[in-house]
Amino acid sequence: MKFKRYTITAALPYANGPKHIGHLAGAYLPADVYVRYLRSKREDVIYVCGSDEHGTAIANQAIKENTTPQSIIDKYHILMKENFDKLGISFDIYHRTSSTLHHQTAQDFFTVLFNNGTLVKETTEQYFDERAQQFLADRYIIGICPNCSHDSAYGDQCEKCGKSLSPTDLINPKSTLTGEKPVLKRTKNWFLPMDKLQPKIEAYIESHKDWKVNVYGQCKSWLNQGLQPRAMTRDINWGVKVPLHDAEGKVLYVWFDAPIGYISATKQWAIDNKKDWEPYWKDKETRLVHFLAKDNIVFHCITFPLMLMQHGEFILPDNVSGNEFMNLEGDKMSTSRKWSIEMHEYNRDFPDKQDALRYCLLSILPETKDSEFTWKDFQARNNNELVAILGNFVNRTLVLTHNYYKGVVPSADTYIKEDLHLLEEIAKFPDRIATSLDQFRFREALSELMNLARLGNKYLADNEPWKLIKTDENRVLTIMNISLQICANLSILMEPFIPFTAKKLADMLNVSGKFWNDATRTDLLTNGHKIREASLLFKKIEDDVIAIQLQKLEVVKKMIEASTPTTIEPAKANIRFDDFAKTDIRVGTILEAERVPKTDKLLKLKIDTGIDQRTVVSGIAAYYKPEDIIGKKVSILVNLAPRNIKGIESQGMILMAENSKGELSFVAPDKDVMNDGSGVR
Ligand code: B3M
Ligand code: ZN
Repeated sequence: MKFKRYTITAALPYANGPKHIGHLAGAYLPADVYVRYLRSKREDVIYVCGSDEHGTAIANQAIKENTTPQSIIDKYHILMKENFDKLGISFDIYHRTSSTLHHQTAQDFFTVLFNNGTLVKETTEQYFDERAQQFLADRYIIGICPNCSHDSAYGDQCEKCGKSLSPTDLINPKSTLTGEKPVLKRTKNWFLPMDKLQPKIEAYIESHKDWKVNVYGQCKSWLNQGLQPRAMTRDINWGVKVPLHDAEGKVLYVWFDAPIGYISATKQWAIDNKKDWEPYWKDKETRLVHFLAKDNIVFHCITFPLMLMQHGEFILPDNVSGNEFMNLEGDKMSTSRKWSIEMHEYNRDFPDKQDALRYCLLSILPETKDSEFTWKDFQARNNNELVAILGNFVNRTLVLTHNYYKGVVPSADTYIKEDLHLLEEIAKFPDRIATSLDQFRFREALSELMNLARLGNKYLADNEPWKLIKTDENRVLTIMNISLQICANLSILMEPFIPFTAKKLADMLNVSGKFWNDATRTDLLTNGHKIREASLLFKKIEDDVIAIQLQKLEVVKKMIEASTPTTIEPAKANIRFDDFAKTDIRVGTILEAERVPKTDKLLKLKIDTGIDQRTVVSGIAAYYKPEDIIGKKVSILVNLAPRNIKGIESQGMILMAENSKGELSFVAPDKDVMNDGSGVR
């Protein structure tokens, strides 16, 4: 089917941190290639994206960074926007879901589903953190995944196996706000009855057997398990307010409002460009395509289409290009573990090599299975492919043209059989690459592009114009003309993949305003056309540059190994100063120490607290020998009620620092404070 226009989306990244090159490869880069290709085909296309600024992911990050959700989204929205831009990701709009326009659009959407009876109000028991006085939705709660036993699955999804979850599915749930074990409490929410709607979505998925196997396969397995009703509202305060009078303190579920973000982004784009947004979402002749990574497939193939169907006015996604994950040097990429290459880090370290990254990522795109980025492979692809094949062919052609003809395109003399065959071959490339792109086979498309450069390289190597110039000048005219035409075609066909280089090459060739189908021609550069000065398209990446990157990862690896794999305990709930002031901690000196008989762990200590001398039993025997600690300064909680431990009355508690392996160390002043009764405050 031929479409009248295209609406292309890439998953709205959470504005809760920087995004890494795995994210880039998962959604933004392939979508960008597809969009640039469509533009080159002169299709009517918009590429919409923006920051996803709601949900507990944002609120959690604010807690981590000890700031407000608003300052988190402001910071990361700008960081992401800037770095996408530097990498040539050519969104028509990069919007944000915190905008008023988005809030209105999402509320209107909700209201339609409410009014037409789609959404069902239900009171259910939800986990509640009594200390934080807060319901624990989505990422406010972690626990063991019932599907894969991962020990820190979120309340909405397990990041390890990708299964979408409800908080009540988690084994041993824990609040991420306080670390507390939650209790169940009744609350009302509005549900999308996905169970009842299953037949509708089943018919839709069945009509899309053309989707990528990994996408279609995931959908089928969801449907086989049977869909469950899912709450579309949350009892939290960060998000789009539920537009109902009896929903005080509730917001829309982030996965309800986020995909509507594609629509609000389109609206904003239309306002900015004086266009009509509606055809892009309502005309059946528009092709809506979502690009995303595998953990977002279910929301784009099942939840969002259901929402769109129930709303009634919108077209449905015609295709969902879901990619698998890209690993880094043998391990899963992860921003929180620092095992990643963040976009802004790459841009900082390689300010003039954006196309090298695009090229490398596209050649290893995780289209059907997980793939792996390694720095050595990155270097090899740059040096052995971009420099040695594409760059070399173009450079030889342009330099020879300058040397032999002062930069003027020579007219071909006579084509021999080999030339005619080559010209025929060249003309096939645009369609060949297009066929791969139309099926979202980006790796294949890119390798076809390189085949064109290889063809050119081979043509030069076989014909050796640098030798022939001495014996057969006429023949060289033809060889150079054909080689130049190949360069011109390459500059058009490479644009979706490596746009910065395409621009550079077009500038050197002194051509502009050419489109995809022009590359079927083999006479783009007319006789007598003057090209500009030649410079290298790509530069080699040296070993020491790669070594620096590998070293950085080595450091991270050591850090990861040193810390236990378990998650760090989140901060406890705030207390008032009065609460803290109740504790009486003094600096004391150990006067005597001995093992408590028949125990491994305990030492009996006599401490001079400055107030008095007292006995304390402490579980430090595994870390300190009695004879080594006489005279040591310690901090001691003196107003802890006495406890009987192994028949000894312990009058206080020694404060110890404990690392993630459970090893203990005294918490003591770093200056030799006298134990004159002075306290710790
Ligand atoms: N923000 C999840 C993610 O970044 C989510 C995507 C929304 S797309 C509408 O993986
Ligand atoms: Zn899991």
